[in-house]
Amino acid sequence: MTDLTNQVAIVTGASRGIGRAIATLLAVQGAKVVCVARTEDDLLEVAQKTNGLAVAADVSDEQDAQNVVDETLRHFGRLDMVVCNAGVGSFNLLENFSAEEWDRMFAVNVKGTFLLCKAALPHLKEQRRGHIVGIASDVSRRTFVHGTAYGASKYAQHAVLDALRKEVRPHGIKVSVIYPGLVDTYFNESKPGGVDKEKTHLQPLDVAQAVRYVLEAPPHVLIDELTLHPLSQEW
Ligand code: NJP
Repeated sequence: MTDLTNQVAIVTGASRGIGRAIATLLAVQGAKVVCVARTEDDLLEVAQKTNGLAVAADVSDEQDAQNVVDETLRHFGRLDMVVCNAGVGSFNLLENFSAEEWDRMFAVNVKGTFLLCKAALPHLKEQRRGHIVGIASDVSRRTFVHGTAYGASKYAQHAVLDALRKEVRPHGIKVSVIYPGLVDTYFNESKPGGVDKEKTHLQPLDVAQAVRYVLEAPPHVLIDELTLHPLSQEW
Protein backbone atom coordinates (compact mmCIF):
# COMPACT_ATOMS: atom_id res chain seq x y z
CA MET A 1 0.00 0.00 0.00
CA THR A 2 1.16 3.57 -0.68
CA ASP A 3 1.18 5.66 2.48
CA LEU A 4 -0.19 9.15 1.75
CA THR A 5 1.28 10.70 4.90
CA ASN A 6 3.21 13.88 4.04
CA GLN A 7 2.73 13.34 0.32
CA VAL A 8 1.83 16.53 -1.53
CA ALA A 9 -1.31 16.58 -3.67
CA ILE A 10 -2.69 19.29 -5.95
CA VAL A 11 -6.50 19.07 -6.11
CA THR A 12 -8.33 21.29 -8.61
CA GLY A 13 -11.93 22.28 -8.09
CA ALA A 14 -11.27 21.93 -4.36
CA SER A 15 -13.61 24.71 -3.26
CA ARG A 16 -16.77 22.60 -3.36
CA GLY A 17 -18.37 19.33 -4.48
CA ILE A 18 -16.17 16.38 -5.35
CA GLY A 19 -12.88 18.30 -5.17
CA ARG A 20 -13.59 19.53 -1.68
CA ALA A 21 -14.33 15.96 -0.54
CA ILE A 22 -11.08 14.73 -2.16
CA ALA A 23 -9.01 17.49 -0.54
CA THR A 24 -10.58 16.78 2.85
CA LEU A 25 -10.13 13.01 2.65
CA LEU A 26 -6.50 13.22 1.48
CA ALA A 27 -5.75 15.61 4.34
CA VAL A 28 -7.31 13.14 6.80
CA GLN A 29 -4.91 10.51 5.38
CA GLY A 30 -2.02 12.84 6.26
CA ALA A 31 -1.36 14.32 2.82
CA LYS A 32 -0.50 17.98 2.34
CA VAL A 33 -3.07 19.42 -0.04
CA VAL A 34 -2.84 22.32 -2.47
CA CYS A 35 -6.42 23.50 -3.01
CA VAL A 36 -7.11 25.07 -6.40
CA ALA A 37 -10.20 26.89 -7.76
CA ARG A 38 -11.07 30.41 -8.91
CA THR A 39 -13.11 31.65 -5.91
CA GLU A 40 -10.62 32.67 -3.27
CA ASP A 41 -12.97 32.92 -0.26
CA ASP A 42 -14.28 29.36 -0.67
CA LEU A 43 -10.76 28.08 -1.24
CA LEU A 44 -9.35 29.72 1.87
CA GLU A 45 -12.02 28.02 3.98
CA VAL A 46 -11.15 24.57 2.58
CA ALA A 47 -7.41 25.20 2.86
CA GLN A 48 -7.87 26.19 6.49
CA LYS A 49 -9.95 23.08 7.25
CA THR A 50 -7.42 20.80 5.53
CA ASN A 51 -4.39 22.68 6.86
CA GLY A 52 -3.35 23.02 3.24
CA LEU A 53 -2.35 25.70 0.78
CA ALA A 54 -4.87 27.71 -1.27
CA VAL A 55 -3.84 28.77 -4.77
CA ALA A 56 -6.52 30.67 -6.67
CA ALA A 57 -6.27 29.78 -10.34
CA ASP A 58 -8.26 29.35 -13.51
CA VAL A 59 -7.12 25.94 -14.75
CA SER A 60 -7.76 26.96 -18.36
CA ASP A 61 -5.07 29.63 -18.12
CA GLU A 62 -1.53 28.42 -18.89
CA GLN A 63 0.17 30.93 -16.58
CA ASP A 64 -2.18 30.04 -13.70
CA ALA A 65 -1.55 26.30 -14.17
CA GLN A 66 2.21 26.84 -14.09
CA ASN A 67 1.83 29.04 -11.02
CA VAL A 68 -0.05 26.27 -9.18
CA VAL A 69 2.89 23.89 -9.68
CA ASP A 70 5.50 26.57 -8.88
CA GLU A 71 3.70 27.61 -5.67
CA THR A 72 3.37 23.95 -4.62
CA LEU A 73 7.10 23.34 -5.02
CA ARG A 74 8.00 26.66 -3.38
CA HIS A 75 5.75 26.02 -0.36
CA PHE A 76 6.13 22.27 0.17
CA GLY A 77 9.33 21.47 -1.76
CA ARG A 78 7.73 18.40 -3.35
CA LEU A 79 4.86 17.23 -5.52
CA ASP A 80 3.57 13.65 -5.56
CA MET A 81 -0.04 13.67 -6.78
CA VAL A 82 -2.13 15.78 -9.14
CA VAL A 83 -5.92 15.43 -9.12
CA CYS A 84 -7.49 17.04 -12.21
CA ASN A 85 -11.04 17.41 -10.96
CA ALA A 86 -12.17 20.97 -11.86
CA GLY A 87 -14.92 20.80 -14.44
CA VAL A 88 -18.01 22.54 -15.74
CA GLY A 89 -21.05 21.39 -17.68
CA SER A 90 -24.35 22.52 -19.10
CA PHE A 91 -26.89 20.61 -21.12
CA ASN A 92 -28.95 21.58 -24.14
CA LEU A 93 -29.90 20.66 -27.68
CA LEU A 94 -26.94 21.20 -29.99
CA GLU A 95 -28.59 24.07 -31.88
CA ASN A 96 -29.18 25.93 -28.62
CA PHE A 97 -25.54 25.94 -27.51
CA SER A 98 -23.58 29.13 -28.06
CA ALA A 99 -20.04 28.78 -29.35
CA GLU A 100 -18.88 30.47 -26.10
CA GLU A 101 -20.52 27.79 -23.94
CA TRP A 102 -18.92 25.06 -26.08
CA ASP A 103 -15.52 26.74 -25.68
CA ARG A 104 -15.97 27.14 -21.91
CA MET A 105 -16.51 23.40 -21.40
CA PHE A 106 -13.52 22.47 -23.53
CA ALA A 107 -11.36 25.16 -21.90
CA VAL A 108 -11.94 23.88 -18.35
CA ASN A 109 -12.50 20.15 -18.86
CA VAL A 110 -9.94 19.41 -21.58
CA LYS A 111 -7.43 22.26 -21.77
CA GLY A 112 -7.44 22.58 -17.96
CA THR A 113 -6.44 18.92 -17.61
CA PHE A 114 -3.80 19.27 -20.35
CA LEU A 115 -2.24 22.44 -18.89
CA LEU A 116 -1.88 21.19 -15.32
CA CYS A 117 -0.41 17.85 -16.45
CA LYS A 118 2.00 19.72 -18.74
CA ALA A 119 3.10 22.00 -15.89
CA ALA A 120 3.56 19.11 -13.42
CA LEU A 121 5.28 16.59 -15.70
CA PRO A 122 8.84 17.99 -15.79
CA HIS A 123 8.99 17.65 -11.99
CA LEU A 124 7.33 14.21 -11.88
CA LYS A 125 9.59 12.93 -14.66
CA GLU A 126 12.70 14.20 -12.94
CA GLN A 127 11.81 12.34 -9.73
CA ARG A 128 10.67 9.32 -11.81
CA ARG A 129 7.55 9.02 -9.65
CA GLY A 130 4.11 10.59 -9.35
CA HIS A 131 0.41 9.94 -9.72
CA ILE A 132 -2.06 11.89 -11.86
CA VAL A 133 -5.76 11.23 -11.23
CA GLY A 134 -8.42 12.60 -13.58
CA ILE A 135 -12.07 12.93 -12.65
CA ALA A 136 -13.76 12.23 -15.97
CA SER A 137 -17.36 10.97 -16.21
CA ASP A 138 -19.43 7.95 -17.17
CA VAL A 139 -20.37 10.14 -20.17
CA SER A 140 -16.71 10.03 -21.25
CA ARG A 141 -17.80 6.76 -22.88
CA ARG A 142 -21.48 7.07 -23.74
CA THR A 143 -23.61 9.72 -25.42
CA PHE A 144 -26.98 11.16 -24.48
CA VAL A 145 -29.52 13.78 -25.64
CA HIS A 146 -28.50 17.31 -24.49
CA GLY A 147 -24.94 16.07 -23.93
CA THR A 148 -23.15 16.96 -27.17
CA ALA A 149 -20.86 19.61 -25.71
CA TYR A 150 -20.26 18.24 -22.20
CA GLY A 151 -20.00 14.67 -23.47
CA ALA A 152 -17.55 15.63 -26.19
CA SER A 153 -15.38 17.48 -23.66
CA LYS A 154 -15.40 14.49 -21.31
CA TYR A 155 -14.60 12.05 -24.13
CA ALA A 156 -11.69 14.35 -25.00
CA GLN A 157 -10.50 14.57 -21.39
CA HIS A 158 -10.62 10.76 -21.21
CA ALA A 159 -8.55 10.54 -24.44
CA VAL A 160 -5.94 12.97 -23.10
CA LEU A 161 -5.50 10.97 -19.90
CA ASP A 162 -5.62 7.56 -21.61
CA ALA A 163 -2.87 8.54 -24.06
CA LEU A 164 -0.88 10.27 -21.32
CA ARG A 165 -0.88 7.04 -19.29
CA LYS A 166 0.96 5.35 -22.17
CA GLU A 167 3.41 8.25 -22.49
CA VAL A 168 4.44 8.49 -18.85
CA ARG A 169 4.34 4.90 -17.60
CA PRO A 170 7.95 4.35 -18.75
CA HIS A 171 8.91 7.29 -16.51
CA GLY A 172 7.42 5.67 -13.40
CA ILE A 173 4.37 7.96 -13.39
CA LYS A 174 0.86 6.59 -12.91
CA VAL A 175 -2.31 7.97 -14.54
CA SER A 176 -5.66 6.81 -13.14
CA VAL A 177 -9.07 7.96 -14.31
CA ILE A 178 -12.28 7.91 -12.27
CA TYR A 179 -15.59 7.71 -14.16
CA PRO A 180 -18.45 8.66 -11.82
CA GLY A 181 -22.15 8.64 -12.52
CA LEU A 182 -24.46 11.21 -10.92
CA VAL A 183 -22.95 12.95 -7.90
CA ASP A 184 -24.79 15.29 -5.53
CA THR A 185 -22.81 18.56 -5.92
CA TYR A 186 -23.18 22.13 -7.16
CA PHE A 187 -22.51 20.94 -10.75
CA ASN A 188 -24.47 22.81 -13.45
CA GLU A 189 -25.93 25.14 -10.81
CA SER A 190 -27.52 22.31 -8.80
CA LYS A 191 -27.95 22.45 -5.07
CA PRO A 192 -26.77 19.44 -3.07
CA GLY A 193 -29.23 17.68 -0.77
CA GLY A 194 -32.97 17.35 -1.21
CA VAL A 195 -35.50 14.60 -1.59
CA ASP A 196 -34.04 11.12 -2.11
CA LYS A 197 -30.71 12.46 -3.46
CA GLU A 198 -28.88 9.98 -1.23
CA LYS A 199 -30.60 7.21 -3.21
CA THR A 200 -30.35 8.69 -6.71
CA HIS A 201 -26.85 10.20 -6.49
CA LEU A 202 -23.40 9.33 -5.23
CA GLN A 203 -22.09 11.57 -2.49
CA PRO A 204 -18.84 13.50 -3.11
CA LEU A 205 -17.23 11.34 -0.42
CA ASP A 206 -17.96 8.20 -2.49
CA VAL A 207 -15.86 9.61 -5.33
CA ALA A 208 -13.18 10.80 -2.89
CA GLN A 209 -12.95 7.24 -1.51
CA ALA A 210 -12.37 5.98 -5.07
CA VAL A 211 -9.54 8.50 -5.48
CA ARG A 212 -8.04 7.43 -2.18
CA TYR A 213 -8.25 3.78 -3.28
CA VAL A 214 -6.32 4.35 -6.51
CA LEU A 215 -3.72 6.55 -4.80
CA GLU A 216 -3.12 4.03 -2.01
CA ALA A 217 -2.47 1.14 -4.42
CA PRO A 218 0.99 -0.37 -3.85
CA PRO A 219 3.77 1.30 -5.90
CA HIS A 220 3.88 -1.60 -8.40
CA VAL A 221 0.10 -1.51 -9.00
CA LEU A 222 -1.55 0.90 -11.45
CA ILE A 223 -5.34 1.13 -11.32
CA ASP A 224 -5.97 2.53 -14.81
CA GLU A 225 -9.68 3.17 -14.44
CA LEU A 226 -12.46 3.06 -11.89
CA THR A 227 -16.16 3.51 -12.70
CA LEU A 228 -18.79 4.04 -10.00
CA HIS A 229 -22.52 4.76 -10.02
CA PRO A 230 -25.41 5.05 -7.63
CA LEU A 231 -27.10 1.64 -7.57
CA SER A 232 -30.30 3.21 -8.91
CA GLN A 233 -28.67 4.75 -12.02
CA GLU A 234 -29.09 2.87 -15.26
CA TRP A 235 -26.41 3.85 -17.79
O1 NJP B 1 -18.94 20.23 -9.56
P1 NJP B 1 -19.04 21.55 -8.64
P2 NJP B 1 -18.50 18.72 -9.22
N1 NJP B 1 -10.56 26.82 -12.85
O2 NJP B 1 -19.68 22.56 -9.53
C1 NJP B 1 -14.05 24.54 -9.88
C2 NJP B 1 -17.17 15.72 -12.80
N2 NJP B 1 -18.43 14.99 -12.73
O3 NJP B 1 -17.79 18.62 -7.94
O4 NJP B 1 -13.57 27.98 -9.78
C3 NJP B 1 -10.45 26.29 -11.62
O5 NJP B 1 -19.67 21.24 -7.33
C4 NJP B 1 -15.13 25.22 -9.02
O6 NJP B 1 -14.65 26.33 -8.28
P3 NJP B 1 -14.70 27.86 -8.84
C5 NJP B 1 -17.24 17.10 -13.41
O7 NJP B 1 -17.20 17.07 -14.82
C6 NJP B 1 -19.46 15.44 -11.97
O8 NJP B 1 -19.67 17.84 -9.45
O9 NJP B 1 -14.50 28.70 -7.64
N3 NJP B 1 -11.45 25.71 -10.96
C7 NJP B 1 -15.48 24.08 -8.07
O10 NJP B 1 -14.53 24.01 -7.03
C8 NJP B 1 -16.00 17.74 -12.84
O11 NJP B 1 -14.87 17.45 -13.63
C9 NJP B 1 -20.67 14.71 -11.95
O12 NJP B 1 -16.04 28.04 -9.50
C10 NJP B 1 -12.64 25.67 -11.57
C11 NJP B 1 -15.36 22.84 -8.94
O13 NJP B 1 -14.53 23.20 -10.06
C12 NJP B 1 -15.85 17.07 -11.47
O14 NJP B 1 -16.71 15.93 -11.48
C13 NJP B 1 -20.79 13.55 -12.71
C14 NJP B 1 -12.85 26.19 -12.86
C15 NJP B 1 -16.70 22.35 -9.46
O15 NJP B 1 -17.51 21.95 -8.39
C16 NJP B 1 -16.18 17.94 -10.29
O16 NJP B 1 -17.50 18.48 -10.44
C17 NJP B 1 -19.73 13.14 -13.48
C18 NJP B 1 -11.74 26.79 -13.49
N4 NJP B 1 -11.85 27.36 -14.71
C19 NJP B 1 -18.55 13.85 -13.48
N5 NJP B 1 -14.16 26.01 -13.20
C20 NJP B 1 -21.85 15.14 -11.14
N6 NJP B 1 -21.70 16.13 -10.24
O17 NJP B 1 -22.94 14.55 -11.30
C21 NJP B 1 -14.73 25.38 -12.17
O18 NJP B 1 -19.88 12.03 -14.23
N7 NJP B 1 -13.85 25.17 -11.17
